[in-house]
Amino acid sequence: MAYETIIVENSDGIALITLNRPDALNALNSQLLGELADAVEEADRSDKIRCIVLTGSEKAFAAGADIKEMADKSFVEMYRSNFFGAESDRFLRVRKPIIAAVAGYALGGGCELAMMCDFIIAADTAKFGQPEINLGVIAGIGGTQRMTRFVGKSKSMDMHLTGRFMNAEEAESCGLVSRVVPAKKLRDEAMSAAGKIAEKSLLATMAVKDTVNRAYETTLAEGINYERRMFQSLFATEDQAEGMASYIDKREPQFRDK
Ligand code: CO8
Repeated sequence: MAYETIIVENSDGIALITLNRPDALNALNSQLLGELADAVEEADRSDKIRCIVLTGSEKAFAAGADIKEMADKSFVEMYRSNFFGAESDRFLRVRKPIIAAVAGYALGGGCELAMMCDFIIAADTAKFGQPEINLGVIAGIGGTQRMTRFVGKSKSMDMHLTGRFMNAEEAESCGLVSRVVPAKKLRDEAMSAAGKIAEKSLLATMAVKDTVNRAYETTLAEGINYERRMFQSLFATEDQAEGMASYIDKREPQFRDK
């Protein structure tokens, strides 16, 4: 499919999606979010893709929702179009793992998009923020909810109320990102992490995504019960037999996603 605001490169089981609106610091507009939803759904359907990496430029992962697109909209327009709502829901329905590789600004909707991925690898240049408060609005695609769950109420309130930016070191120390790497190595590190994931059984990586995400939707007891059932159900797969046999035989597993 031909896209204008993103670039999709498929290799070795990985779909690398690069946000590509350089003149607007990858600000998220309707076209970009629509194309992104199309691209991740295509990767999710593809038999060849086992992991997705989402990245931006050196200067910006994404500097927020496109303020110029939103500025003149009325409540009725926002409500009737469910602005960004449908595209976000489509992104969140993807069942394969998605890694966000963030360099530079991840602000507003850009920070929210990174948090919608399964984990974030940050360059040492990354800056996260929810500065919507400076525009007289608040986060609108999950920022108040996800950031609060990830970093706790106090820091989330601080970020949303003051609109300040958080650097990569702070983001790692509070659990917003999984690791920080030198900016020049960001893409390689993210692709290497994706490569490791792509080597596993897709059935198991999808089960991990599903089950970890359950932790944010249910009680601890229900979540543990869900995990137990998922664990048990993987014993219906050939990949479980292969994975355990390969350990005992001291060889690399050959997973077939069966
Ligand atoms: N929207 C539109 N254009 C943008 C955005 C944006 N969010 N961010 C940057 N740009 C544009 C600039 O307007 C500029 O374009 P031009 O040259 O035509 O004026 C170009 O990108 C380069 O930007 P700057 O010259 O400003 O670059 P600087 O390096 O000086 O500054 C900053 C970088 C600090 C990132 C600065 O651009 C900035 O503050 N951007 C806005 C950040 C922001 O407020 N983000 C939050 C937006 S609101 C939001 O995300 C709501 C999400 C929820 C939506 C939910 C819908 C349901």
